[in-house]
Amino acid sequence: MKRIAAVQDISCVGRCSLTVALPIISAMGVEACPLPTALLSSHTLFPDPTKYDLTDVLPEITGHWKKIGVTFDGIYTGYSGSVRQLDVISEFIREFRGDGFVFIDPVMGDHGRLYSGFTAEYVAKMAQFCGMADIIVPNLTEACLMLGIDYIGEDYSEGDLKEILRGLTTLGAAKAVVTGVSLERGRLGAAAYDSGSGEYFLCMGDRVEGSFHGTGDIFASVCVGALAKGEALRNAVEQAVRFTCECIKITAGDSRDSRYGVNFERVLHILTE
Ligand code: PXL
Repeated sequence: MKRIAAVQDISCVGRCSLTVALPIISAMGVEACPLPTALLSSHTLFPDPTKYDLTDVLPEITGHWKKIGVTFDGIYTGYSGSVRQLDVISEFIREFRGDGFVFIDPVMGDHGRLYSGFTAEYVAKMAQFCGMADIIVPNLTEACLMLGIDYIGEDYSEGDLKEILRGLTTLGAAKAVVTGVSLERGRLGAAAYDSGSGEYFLCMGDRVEGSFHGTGDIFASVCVGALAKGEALRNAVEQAVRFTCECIKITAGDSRDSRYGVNFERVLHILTE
């Protein structure tokens, strides 16, 4: 059985980061070991969450992992809180990557804006950190931030996307996937580029109007599970787009507070089939 490390926070309320990564990757038949970077009472779209930073605990955990000789087929990083923490995670990656893949979701913002608490210094550090990855999966906001270009909004061409993807691979990761892209009304998905093979593709699903928090983490988790199982990038992205769309569809009819995330539990069975 394949084993991956999932390096991100635990937000106790508001499905995102480890509370979606662990069940999704497990459902796909891949062992998921959490390396928790922080413990929050909720994610940061709720007001005033409590937060325990776990940066100084990480070397204790990974030091023990070294002693017991655990290895990983992949390392998946998501939301982090600080520049210093990215240095500690970089050290973990250097020590544990072996022959496995490194998958970085540079979680920092959405809808053209940084999440609360993130700075320009963090953006620059994340762009550098992405150089350690084999695959990066920013949304359009994060892609523009890391490339130092203005947010391109909603009105762009396929040529613009290809230019962004090419730019992203110059940060150092051979493969880049940009999420949350739309080239026609009613369709939303991801665009991907592999600088090694030159392969470029788009993968789209039906767009449902509304705001669906945590879907970037769901997309990334399915990609990681599929890649760990040896799927090609195109298959991994197709599976991730399909599953994310199903999560949105099953949630869209609810009268709900979107900050609680999507009802992925109700469609998790798709991944086990
Ligand atoms: O879904 C990304 C995410 C993860 N973790 C925390 C967050 C967010 C986005 O707001 O606040 C703590």
